[in-house]
Amino acid sequence: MDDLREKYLTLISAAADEAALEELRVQAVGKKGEISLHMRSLGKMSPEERQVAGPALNALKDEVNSALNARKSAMADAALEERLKSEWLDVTLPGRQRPAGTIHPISQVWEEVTAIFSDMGFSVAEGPQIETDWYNFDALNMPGHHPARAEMDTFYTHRAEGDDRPPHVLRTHTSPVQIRSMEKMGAPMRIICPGRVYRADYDQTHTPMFHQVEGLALDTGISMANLKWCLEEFVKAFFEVDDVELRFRASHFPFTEPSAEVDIRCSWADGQLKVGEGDDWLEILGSGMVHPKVLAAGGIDAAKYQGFAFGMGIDRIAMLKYGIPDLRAFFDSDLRWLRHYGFAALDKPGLVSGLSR
Ligand code: 2NL
Repeated sequence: MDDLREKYLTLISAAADEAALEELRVQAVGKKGEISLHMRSLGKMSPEERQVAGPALNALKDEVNSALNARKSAMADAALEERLKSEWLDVTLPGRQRPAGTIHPISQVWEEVTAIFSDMGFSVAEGPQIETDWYNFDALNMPGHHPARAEMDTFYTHRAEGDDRPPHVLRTHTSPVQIRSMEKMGAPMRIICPGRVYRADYDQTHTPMFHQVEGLALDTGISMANLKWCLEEFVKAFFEVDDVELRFRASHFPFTEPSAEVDIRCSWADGQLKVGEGDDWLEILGSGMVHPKVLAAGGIDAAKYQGFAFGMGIDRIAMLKYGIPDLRAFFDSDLRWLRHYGFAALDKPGLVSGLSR
């Protein structure tokens, strides 16, 4: 009996895995196992022999069973230990760097607007942000005494003492680019001028630097009808709607005659703008037929050519399209803010080369 005990305890402690343990269990205490066979032979013993062998065999069976169980749970512990070791996580390692840069909503809208007008045959013109007062004002039918000139909150540069020439200005609109383009390209032409403009104003709906896109189409026989079609196509494409109603309200700009402000039909439900439906009107831009004096200032023969022009705030239409409530957020914002409005991180590694990897 001691031999049997010695044999199985040794085999159990040497078993390599659970399968080997199971084999040993069958071999020792299974129905036809060695210990079970011994137990069956108890019946053939004398009562005296049985009284000694019976309890001894039972004790042996119990001992083998508990050795099997102990070995089994030791194996499970070891396996768990092994797994914990292999799945160990070093929480002190630096995080994996992911691209943090995003396309700014204003840049995105700038590109969207450019793409839409490109499809209609407009090319893009750019020009200086520091302008002469001629290009920014006089050429646009805003002579020195013009009230609109005073209302523009213009930033002026300083001249040296004794230099009496008029100071340069930070352009208050992108219109000077259009005057420069008329001089350079002449008619016919179709351009849009997106760019930064500057006015000394700061509140929830004004920042001292903002973005404007103006458009200009010059040709023989251009009319307000061409303007209307063009703007309708733009609004449908930009706000991604199949149809939209435009409302032209008579207005006044020094550089256009007649002039019209353009509203689009919309609804505001729960602060959510829907374009093309509802009973509200939303002002999105100013427009008109180019004033003959402005054509002349750009060197265009006003007797032969007409043109329409329009101007709108990129920041403003970005706020409308993406539901951004405060203009100042554009210039005082972080990545969480950008992500909140759905501007995803760039996936082009080349564009984030400024970040450490
Ligand atoms: C507005 C209104 C407008 C223009 C801009 C323009 C430029 C030239 C000649 C004639 Cl060179 N017009 N630009 C015309 C009408 C309106 O902007 O509310 N902008 C945010």
